[in-house]
Amino acid sequence: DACLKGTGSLSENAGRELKEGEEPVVGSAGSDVSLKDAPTLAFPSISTADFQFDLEKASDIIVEKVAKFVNKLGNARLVLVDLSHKSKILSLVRTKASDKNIDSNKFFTFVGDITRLHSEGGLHCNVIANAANWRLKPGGGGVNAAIFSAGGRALEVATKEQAKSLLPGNAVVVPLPSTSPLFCREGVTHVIHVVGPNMNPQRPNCLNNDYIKGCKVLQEAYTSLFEGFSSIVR
Ligand code: AR6
Repeated sequence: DACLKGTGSLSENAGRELKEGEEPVVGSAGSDVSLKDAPTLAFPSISTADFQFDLEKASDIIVEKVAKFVNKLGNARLVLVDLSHKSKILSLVRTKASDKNIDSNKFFTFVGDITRLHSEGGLHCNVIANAANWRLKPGGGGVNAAIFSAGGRALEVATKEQAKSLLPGNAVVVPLPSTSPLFCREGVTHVIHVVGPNMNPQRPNCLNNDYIKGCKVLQEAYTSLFEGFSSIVR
């Protein structure tokens, strides 16, 4: 695709969060080509902003699910993304992932807008996940609004072809038409919508602080997400 040419010069490490003592890897011609071309899923922390899910519990679940899937995905990578270097969820997950000795080439955190990872962060992710609402509708704020806005009409249409709605704990894989700006500008070929558990009384299906149910639904959400990604990679 013409729109994807000429992108090789960006450093991959612009938004990457380094572990304490870790040195930044300077992009040099040839050395990191295989890593850069590895299938990569960028995902936001599901349910922890608008849906108000507890960050400690969510970070345990993210690390547990990443540990379970990361070695089943061949050379594919998983990247947890958030907007700010001050992100609490990124720092919790980094600490817990390093305690579990998860391979930092296969799983790392990254600071940036998930809709601009390649154009602004120099990180190529062929798949991005969305923290969606059950109606799979654009807007509403957060990462959902950003992804539907960046994906354009093409993403809306492609989403409707796959599903009309989604229950909490489920994910749906949406192949992105090449007419979508996310495809052309960022090299994203699939968006995976995920609906997580909701702890916010102002939003539908609130679990009223029931973290037994909530943790189960969040675990199911990440399982569906990573299984969806692995179905693309295979
Ligand atoms: N890039 C990367 N990360 C982001 C971005 C972005 N552009 N925007 C937000 N985040 P949230 P939820 C992070 O609220 O809690 C919507 O209205 C954010 O900092 O988007 O699952 C939907 O329609 C946080 O770490 O999702 C649903 O109704 C993470 O993404 C509801 O919100 C998730 O925050 C879903 O709420």
